[in-house]
Amino acid sequence: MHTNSNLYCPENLPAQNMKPENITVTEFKEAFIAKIEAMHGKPLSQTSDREKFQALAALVRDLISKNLITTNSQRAKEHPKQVYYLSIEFLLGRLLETNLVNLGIRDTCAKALSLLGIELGTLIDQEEDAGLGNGGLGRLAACYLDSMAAIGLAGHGCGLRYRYGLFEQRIIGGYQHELPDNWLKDRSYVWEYRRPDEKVAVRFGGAVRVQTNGKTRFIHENYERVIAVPYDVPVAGYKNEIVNTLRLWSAEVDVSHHNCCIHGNDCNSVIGYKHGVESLTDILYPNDTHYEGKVLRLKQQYFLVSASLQSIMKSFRLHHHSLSELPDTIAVHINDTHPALAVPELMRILIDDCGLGWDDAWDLTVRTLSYTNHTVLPEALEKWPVGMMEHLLPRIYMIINEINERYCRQLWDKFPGDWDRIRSMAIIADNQVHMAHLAIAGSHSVNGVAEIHTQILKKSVMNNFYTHTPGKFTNVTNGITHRRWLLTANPMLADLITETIGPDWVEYPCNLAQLAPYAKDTGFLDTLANIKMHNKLKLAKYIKAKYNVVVDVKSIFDSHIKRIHAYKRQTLNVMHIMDLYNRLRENPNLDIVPRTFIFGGKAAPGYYRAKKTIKLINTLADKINNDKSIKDKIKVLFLENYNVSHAELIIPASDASEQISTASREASGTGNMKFMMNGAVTIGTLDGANIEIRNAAGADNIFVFGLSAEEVLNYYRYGGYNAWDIYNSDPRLKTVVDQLVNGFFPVDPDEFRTHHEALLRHNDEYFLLKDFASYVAAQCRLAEVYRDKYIWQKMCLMNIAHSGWFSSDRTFSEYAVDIWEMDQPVPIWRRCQPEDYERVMPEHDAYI
Ligand code: 26V
Repeated sequence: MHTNSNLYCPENLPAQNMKPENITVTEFKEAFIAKIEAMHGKPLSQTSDREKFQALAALVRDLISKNLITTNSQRAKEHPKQVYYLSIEFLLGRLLETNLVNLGIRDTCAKALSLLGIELGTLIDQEEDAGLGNGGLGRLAACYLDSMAAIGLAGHGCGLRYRYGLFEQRIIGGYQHELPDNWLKDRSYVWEYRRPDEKVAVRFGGAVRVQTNGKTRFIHENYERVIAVPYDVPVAGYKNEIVNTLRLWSAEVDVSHHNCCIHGNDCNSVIGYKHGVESLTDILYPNDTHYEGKVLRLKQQYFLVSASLQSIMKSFRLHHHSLSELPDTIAVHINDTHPALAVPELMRILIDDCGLGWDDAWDLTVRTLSYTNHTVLPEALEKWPVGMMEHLLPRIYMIINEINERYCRQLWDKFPGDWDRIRSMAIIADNQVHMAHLAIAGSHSVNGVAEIHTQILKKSVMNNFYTHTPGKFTNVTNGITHRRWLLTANPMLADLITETIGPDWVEYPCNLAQLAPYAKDTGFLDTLANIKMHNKLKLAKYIKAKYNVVVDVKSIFDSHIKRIHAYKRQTLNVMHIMDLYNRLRENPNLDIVPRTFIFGGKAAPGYYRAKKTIKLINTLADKINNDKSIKDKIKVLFLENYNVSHAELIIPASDASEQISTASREASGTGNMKFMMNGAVTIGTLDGANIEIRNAAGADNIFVFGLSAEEVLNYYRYGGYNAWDIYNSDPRLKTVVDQLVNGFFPVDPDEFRTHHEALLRHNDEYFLLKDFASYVAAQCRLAEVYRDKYIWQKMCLMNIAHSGWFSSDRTFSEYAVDIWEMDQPVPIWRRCQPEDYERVMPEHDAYI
């Protein structure tokens, strides 16, 4: 039903054994025409851009499939250790250009198309973003897929094939409206292979009968069987002929149990049943910070885990004889707690299906699994009601119960009488299953995603676990794929870098440091500025076409793009803009550096305050953009439907990068790294990986402000903060806060009441008032530096030059060597040089 595989015709490819990078322009052109005709049954001249895109993508997929086959047959011979990255989200964005670049045929393709009068960019823009993620966590998973393949490791993603990705955001009257993201409108995804032969069954509900004649057996009965069908998306490595797989599972009804239409049953109820079952993988939950105990979400989590582990174990047993080899040949990574049911599910498979005893099964499970924590926000920590878990997953619940009992007993032996400690670490407590506790107990490694985040886990959020098993805890600072975020997204900058230091930086991103000496070369800095201008013009053109707003390309492009959340403090940015605007209105001749404030981001549909923040930004934009008195010195824009493709347009065109979360709340951030790599200067708090960015670029090349994480955590712990005092002591701040509710904005006076109350009545949980003055001061410093072209460009250059360490190739290599203990050699340079580490992570530095 869904398959499109018959549309791909290998016979249209150039010579069978030809490597993609050796294909000539003429051969590519002919293969493209042949593919168009075979796929659409009409000549090129009659096809739409969309049809041309489909044919081009199909042709590229054909080329990748050859490498997929050779990679798989090679691995079947060599049996390298395989890593499986389990994640409920993979935010892939578009893949056509990435695949062309990774195959080394981007230029060949562009030339071939131009001979046919077609612009490659036009076809690239036809691809829908695969938005199977909310934000940072999902995009990180996608960057890791790219790095795993680039490094050539046998690493695969396991996720869900949501029928609808993250909602499409429309702004109407300043408010966010959510539309379904129908990314599969052609019913299939051009990059995927449906593999019905590799389907597995996942069981929900029913009851467990314990049989004790001889060996104890657990018999699961009266359950509902849901079929998990895999769709494999090939992931091509950068010019190395390696292809890994992202396996996305889709729920289907078990036809063998419900062939009722044929047997004269009630068709309507059957259709309803089918809908019910298949709705399991219909939607991605659009929350990224607020845990909701929805049963469908728990079903999704178990579906992902069970389908993935069953298929992993099937392939393991095909190639290996002894289960004791499991941790040496397989690593399974749990990306946040969403796949934490991997712990009891692997136990279930080893005990019930493979016949192991508890102790052996537990030993193998812990040695196979590892877990990354991505947030310290208490409201995001997942806890499932015991009743729900027991009802939906009776056998899994039994196993969790047993794990909990044994774990608590162990804790009791070590900390006798310390009930409070044991209660705080229990996997089941207060009638809830604590997923982070389950993940920690069942993994051999637990890591945070930036140095300060790991320190907070160790010293505060997970302190009891750290005291119990300090050896499990480690830090792996996040990274981003420089192939997407620099090489592809910013081709002019990439070309300049290659002309200047040669092409090796693509393979060895830390080589970007060789750019640093050019800080003294004004000619080079001029070129850098020209490239930024080119990118700004491109963004300005897009803004004019879409929003009919003219922006001044000489102004500072100041971007704040990320999910909308109180802790990310978009409102603090708004408050600075309001203050700047107030100053301009008082004195229209005030000599300020013109600014374009760019916002983008989605709010979770049920997150009232975040949605009001969007309205606040849009209301402010209307007021400022239409006020002639300020002579276009500032503009504010909220760009609709922020996604990966929009990020690729905005980031290379930005001068300033807003990373202004309340210190201690942002685990790492990865947008911060993307901006840095594209030569934008960070204005930020000492939070998440901003700290590593400051260390790498140098304290002179970033604008830091605000409370430290330690100060924030002390306020949270001991109190002592009074928002009113700050409000009353700073008249400029007072004006801005009052303006939220005093009729300054032409809206209902209650429109922004929530913001006002959060700041004063609720004592400003995220310290906007406290950080306001130092933020405004940092913004002034930034603007003053911007006036001096060469000082500014030097800062940009130092950011680019020291961004190589943030490549996810480095991050991924750390996981591969330190956590998964992969047996394939990971060249040491992939991890950057010791001096790079020393610079970015000075040893013994405590941040809290
Ligand atoms: C959390 C939850 C909470 C329960 C409801 C559904 C849901 C869905 C997704 C998430 C993920 C939140 C965690 C997350 O995205 N963390 C971000 O991870 C990035 C990659 O490590 C990191 O850079 C960001 O700082 C961090 O906020």
